[in-house]
Amino acid sequence: MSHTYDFVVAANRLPVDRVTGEDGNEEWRRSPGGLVTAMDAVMRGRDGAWVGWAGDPGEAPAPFDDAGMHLHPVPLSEQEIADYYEGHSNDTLWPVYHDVIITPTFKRSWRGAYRAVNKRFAQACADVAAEGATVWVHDYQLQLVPEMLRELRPDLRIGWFNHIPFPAVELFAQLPGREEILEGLLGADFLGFQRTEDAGNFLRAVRQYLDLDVTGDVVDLGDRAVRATAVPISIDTEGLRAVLDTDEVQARAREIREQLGNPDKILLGVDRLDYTKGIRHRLKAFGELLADGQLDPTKHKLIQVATPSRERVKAYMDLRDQVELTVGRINGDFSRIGATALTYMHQSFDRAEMAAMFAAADVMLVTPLRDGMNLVAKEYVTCCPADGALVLSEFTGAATELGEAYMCNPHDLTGLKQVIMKAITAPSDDREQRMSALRSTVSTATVQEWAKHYLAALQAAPARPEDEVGS
Ligand code: ADQ
Repeated sequence: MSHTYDFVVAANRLPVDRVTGEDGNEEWRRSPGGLVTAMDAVMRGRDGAWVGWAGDPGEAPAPFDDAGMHLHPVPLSEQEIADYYEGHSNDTLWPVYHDVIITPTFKRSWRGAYRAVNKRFAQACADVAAEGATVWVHDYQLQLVPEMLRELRPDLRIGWFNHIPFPAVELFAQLPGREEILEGLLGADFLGFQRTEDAGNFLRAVRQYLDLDVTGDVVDLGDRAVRATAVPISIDTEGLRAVLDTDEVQARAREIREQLGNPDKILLGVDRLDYTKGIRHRLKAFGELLADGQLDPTKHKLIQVATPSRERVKAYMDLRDQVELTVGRINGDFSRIGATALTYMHQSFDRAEMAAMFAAADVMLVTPLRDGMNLVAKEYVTCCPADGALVLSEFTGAATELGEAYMCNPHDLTGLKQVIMKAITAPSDDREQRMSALRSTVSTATVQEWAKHYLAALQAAPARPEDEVGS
């Protein structure tokens, strides 16, 4: 029998990308995300495996060891990428879970593919997990895995974490197959959410559609119980600070200011190009502030980084067109030769360049219409000047913890403009006081603490009756 593992992570993607090295050979490079860093801390000293898609269609590469863990690729065909990933995950579940900002697409064939891929993930977890192992399943792409896995392997301790919001029952109600999703999740022992409100929405849906008893945050299934509660994710504060504190990044931050002509204020937006992030609302507010004369294009510069994302999904293509049209209009109206009002970049950057941008920015604009957490807000707090100002949407998970930010409702354009002006014009001691409070929150609640806290809650989740009898 092949080797099995005591700790297994299952996520849509493996934590590595296949790249072509300088010598022309293909190699695996660790992806930079926070989840990978968090798992580093928990994988250390454990016998750990990661189950996920390797990123290319067709046959999966053979399992291999890399980045200090066993990597177990799950194959996805071209059709499954279209139906399970781009379709059901990103064009049905994503909009429903983000307040139906755009109209979700419901397709029966997508649901079939979602079920089939979830089954494959469950089987892969069952194959690599040792007797009594802990399996941590991630996110909305894999909501059926907990139940499917429990059926295959009742001996496992199973957790699931939702990186995105869980919608209000009135919106969740629209989802064809809503009972199947709830039952899928209840296969876990413990369910983690970004906010107490998200866990509450899930528990209300369980009560309403499965007619189960819920006491506090525990669902009673008769033969066992499932706990659903908030465990807010964070960032690798220390790792990011180490990048920030290099001479190169400090020099680069100064260079960015110079390249923009040493303006009075640099405003910054950093998001995946996603309709949930409120990029259009933010640009409209900036454009109006320039038109009103409240901002001066020679003194106030906006950098907007929009990371390419889900480029084969129609809603994302449309958003890109709208954003780029607005950027063009603003620059057409307000730029001068050698002085662009708005610098727009549809590109990915390494962590050093991101840290330098955060360090150069006086005001960070985080204005999503809905966001599970928003790590960019926490990254800015970690890297910004001592009197940096964070404008933060109430509709982010981060708003729960980062109450000292300049809070905004991005749907209220007049209000959003006022909050941006408040952040720009506030006395420096007001900005410093707020930022120092924000920093102390972000420096203690790190992604490593999040993972530890999650796993402790998973182990402590209500035991199965036979465990109690046996012990
Ligand atoms: P995302 O929607 O991707 O994550 P976010 O939390 O902001 O949103 O994380 C994005 C990450 O990508 C940040 O670490 C950011 O620095 C990085 N990034 C963004 N643009 C980049 C660029 N151009 N180049 C390089 N890096 C870039 C989902 C949920 C969130 C939740 C996270 C974690 O939607 O709500 O906070 O998962 O749970």
